[in-house]
Amino acid sequence: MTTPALLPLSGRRIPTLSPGAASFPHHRATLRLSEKFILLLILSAFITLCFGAFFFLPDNSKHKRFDLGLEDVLIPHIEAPKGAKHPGGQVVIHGQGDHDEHRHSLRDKIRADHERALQEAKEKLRKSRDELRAEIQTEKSKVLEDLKKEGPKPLPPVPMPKVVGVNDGDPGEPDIKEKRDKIREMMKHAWDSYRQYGWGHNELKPLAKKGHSTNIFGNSQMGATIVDALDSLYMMGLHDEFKDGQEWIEQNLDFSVNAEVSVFEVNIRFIGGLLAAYYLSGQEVFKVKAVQLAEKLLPAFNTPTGIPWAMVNLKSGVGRNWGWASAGSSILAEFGTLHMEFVHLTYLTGNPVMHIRKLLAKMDRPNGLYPNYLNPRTGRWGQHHTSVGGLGDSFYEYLLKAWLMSDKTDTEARKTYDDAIEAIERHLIRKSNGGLTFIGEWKNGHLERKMGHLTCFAGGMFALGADGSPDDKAGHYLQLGAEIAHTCHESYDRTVLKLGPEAFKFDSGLEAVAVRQNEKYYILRPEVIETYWYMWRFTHDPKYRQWGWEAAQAIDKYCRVSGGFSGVKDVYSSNPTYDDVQQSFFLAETLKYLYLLFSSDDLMPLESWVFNTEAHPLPVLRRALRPLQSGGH
Ligand code: DMJ
Repeated sequence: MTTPALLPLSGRRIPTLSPGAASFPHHRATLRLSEKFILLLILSAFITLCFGAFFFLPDNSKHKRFDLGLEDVLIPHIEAPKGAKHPGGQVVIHGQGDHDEHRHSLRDKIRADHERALQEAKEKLRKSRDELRAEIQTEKSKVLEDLKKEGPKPLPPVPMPKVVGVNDGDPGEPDIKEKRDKIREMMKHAWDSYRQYGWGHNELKPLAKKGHSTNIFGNSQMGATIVDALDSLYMMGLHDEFKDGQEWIEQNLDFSVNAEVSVFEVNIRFIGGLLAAYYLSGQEVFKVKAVQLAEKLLPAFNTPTGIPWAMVNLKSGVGRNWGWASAGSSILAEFGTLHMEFVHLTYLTGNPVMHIRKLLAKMDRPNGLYPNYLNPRTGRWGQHHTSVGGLGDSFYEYLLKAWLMSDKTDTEARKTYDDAIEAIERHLIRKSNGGLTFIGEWKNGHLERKMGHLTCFAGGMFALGADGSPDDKAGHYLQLGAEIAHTCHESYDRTVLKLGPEAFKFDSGLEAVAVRQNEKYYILRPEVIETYWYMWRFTHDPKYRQWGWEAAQAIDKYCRVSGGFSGVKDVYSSNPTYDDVQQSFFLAETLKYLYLLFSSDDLMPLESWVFNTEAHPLPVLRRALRPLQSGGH
């Protein structure tokens, strides 16, 4: 036999076909049959090899886009070419010479990668399943060992911002404390269920009792729920659970995975979650992991404008946009929701990382509004659709919070926020016939009288931005926040389950109710409760605690199952079906805001902490801490 390499392919039957067996004197016919069998085996092995090799090839679908003339924006930002450093940071715009050079070296790299992959495939196919398994195990342990040996990359020593009010928050009154304990118990149920059935997966399927992952994290298993939940666990005093999560992160969280992830989601959940866990606990590992991950996201910024791609492959660094986005655009709420986390990364590492706001400031805006879509290649707006809900929301939120986080020194951010909100009030905010204030959506010159659950966060944002608003309009913005909170509460109160629908209308006699079946679901979202909490902090009106408690009870009654908490498909049905997903933001945001609502104000005081859009608290960077930085970022 000249094909020992193919032996494992035929598995356990092969030993009877050893060379010795083939030279047995008796039965020529049997021998011929064996020969035929061997030939057949070789042939089938060869076909399997080719077929297998095909799957081992690196995904070149994105690279093919070179042929469409988009090479300048598809070159992974692995190393910046000499002299091409963007004045504001690491975002690089290539010249034509650099394009060609990059194009050729990238092609060579792809070719070499393909050859290497083919070779690896061939070698892999020679091995038995057990051998492969053992090999994978050895490789895994080696990587871990190396990581341990290398130790974390040393980061420059920077003064730790003053961390205040991260524990306790005992509300004093026994009935409020009881409610807070109930929220803590719900957190424990959500965490324990994930721990038991979905550990290491991104999310949990609480009915199927197994792990769950969505396309925002590619096909990875990066433990999104663990990272997202850490700071909530810490604040709630669930320290054993926190330790458990920390241990998993230390041992398993690895970002060199071949997964195409959403830059926005990874930033707000992972980088935000890791940074918050670092500031709360002081454990270096979280800071190191946050910085490692940010490095993996940087290739997404390699576009002619510096506006990042929506998605990036963590391993190859190749980026692209969502197929559904208008004219190949990046999304306002996605590229506009990186600032807070990256300012902190800048602070911790000393490397400036991005400049997006500058580009936006130069652009014309229809009616002073920011459209949701912006093409990262041309720097032009896509479809003129403006929303304070999905696709736009956290862009506005981060302008305000950038100002707060900078100890109110980033006045450019504050001014941009004020101007944007003024335009939003003029064109998007209306009162319904029944007297409910709502925020509609602007689509090509027409106001759609529909508001999303996501938009409800704006009540809290208006209240948070009241102090410092121009022309002494603080009272006005606090009032606006209260009106939005009221409208969103109505959207809950007008359902059977007392849980809010995904979107609700103010049209043709409808007041804060969903019409279409695909707008009637509730997926454990936090925005309404988030607004209750901010309104509570600024007014101490007990109705906000009352409304928060109504929501908590409804969640416990209709979304709780033995394997965790699930979203429901129709909040107007007394017998709803489950969507079987326990979203990671349920632990990061919904339960955290509820817990804070029933805590005293000295837990996470808003003078010292700014919550990112996934409810991960980041400390205010006091002026005194930034001697080398001037004014805004
Ligand atoms: C969260 O991931 C964040 O709040 C984000 O800004 C928008 N939506 C979800 C929760 O609804």
